[in-house]
Amino acid sequence: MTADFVVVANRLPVNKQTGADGTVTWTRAPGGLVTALAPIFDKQAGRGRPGKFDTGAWVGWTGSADSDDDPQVDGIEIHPVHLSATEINDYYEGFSNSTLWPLYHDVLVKPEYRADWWQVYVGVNRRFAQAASAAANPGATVWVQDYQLQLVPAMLRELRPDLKIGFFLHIPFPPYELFSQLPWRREILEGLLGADLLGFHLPGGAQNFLTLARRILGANTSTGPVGVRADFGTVTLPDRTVQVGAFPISIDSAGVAAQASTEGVRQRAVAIREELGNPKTLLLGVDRLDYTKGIDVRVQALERIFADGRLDPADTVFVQLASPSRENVESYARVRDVVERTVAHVNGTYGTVAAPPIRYLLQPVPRDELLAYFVAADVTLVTPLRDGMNLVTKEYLACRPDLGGALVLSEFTGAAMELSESYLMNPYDPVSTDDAIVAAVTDDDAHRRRRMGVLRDQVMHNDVDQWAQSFLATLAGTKPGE
Ligand code: ADQ
Repeated sequence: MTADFVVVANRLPVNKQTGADGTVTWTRAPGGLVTALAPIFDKQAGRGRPGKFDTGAWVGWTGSADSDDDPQVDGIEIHPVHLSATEINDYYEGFSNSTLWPLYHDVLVKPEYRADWWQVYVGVNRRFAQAASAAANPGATVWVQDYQLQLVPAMLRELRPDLKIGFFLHIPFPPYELFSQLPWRREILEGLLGADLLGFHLPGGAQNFLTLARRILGANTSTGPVGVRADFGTVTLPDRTVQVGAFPISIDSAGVAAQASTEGVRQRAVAIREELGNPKTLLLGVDRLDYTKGIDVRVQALERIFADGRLDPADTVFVQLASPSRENVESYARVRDVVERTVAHVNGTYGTVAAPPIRYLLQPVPRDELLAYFVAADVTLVTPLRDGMNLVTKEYLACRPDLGGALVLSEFTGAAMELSESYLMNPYDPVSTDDAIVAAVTDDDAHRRRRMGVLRDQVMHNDVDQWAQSFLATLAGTKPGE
């Protein structure tokens, strides 16, 4: 089977469940990307919009090393790419998450540059490109996603010059001074330039790419002189142009708001506060346990705030919902250690046995439960040291039609650009961090509600469907062979 529209992403939008008797069933994973693209896969809903297609397929990895997995779910044609245990180690945990992830997140931990990982990254990207090529109808549109697959656009163009190829990066794109560390910087840039349209969350990421293309590829490429020109959102190659732009991602705002307003979720929100002893102030953090997310920053801030007597630990509860992530990567084990030691220290110092001020969960939380926490929280703390966008922020705002609550938001998230009415803070500055948290808790209600009103409008008026449609409309406007 082949399709008019093909998404290529590291992971397939499926979850595997193995029953007690060993039978395997697959369900559609409730992820942001699949929600965003669902209307495009759904022929009826997609009809009449820019970027409408008759058939859709998804190319990706199943998430395990089992090579006989053959996932099937309703509504999406699935093309699995199988990875061996070595490939998972070298391509995924290695080059993607121990080289590119830290390099693109301001070198918060030292990236490891290993030629053996790079070779496997190249090989796996080639297999994704081959799978995409096999899945695509003549003249199809292929949308490649994220840092794990940056070589796919050029590899795919070589196999299938008839395709229209888009690429979107979900994490920050670093400036020249950082990106240039990468021994394979030229290859990555050339890989990306196989696309017709390159999308970043923010104009700054797009600008960084244009600067890099000019400075690193301006003179020539590994295949010979090309005279790359890069300005005004376009890279001009000898035979065609590549558009480069900012497309800030969002969430299914109306869907999240509707789910959060159901009776079950609202009642659960009340019950959560009761279970926590009806504290005067309920603070919330929701993240993958990742060193970029600044979970340590907020826990350390609370420790200072309690020590300084600015908030009372007897009537404040902070709930941190963390989901385990990339547990085989050493830097993740390190940040987990720091967070867990600080949580224990704060609870040991400022709590009672019956009422510790910090409640910490290291488990993914079901969706309804997560939204109930958003409904219950007085303040949500989003304090990353670096984050491409941060969807937790937008989910929280969508859950609060009551305009209750307040948002503390790091300036180093993509979301900060659109959400400047939040309590912005610099996670590298303890004074700024503590002040933002205390102000978000203690400001008067009218002030907090006014700010929440502006923030929530932003999210409700800019949803993920618009994100996908604007990317695909821009891609459709790029002329083939231009
Ligand atoms: P992530 O780094 O994964 O995404 P984010 O955008 O915040 O970060 O999305 C996380 C998602 O996981 C949210 O939908 C959130 O609700 C959910 N989640 C987090 N912790 C959870 C828990 N404990 N239980 C259940 N669910 C939990 C990357 C980039 C981001 C960018 C997105 C989309 O790093 O910057 O916003 O892609 O482009």
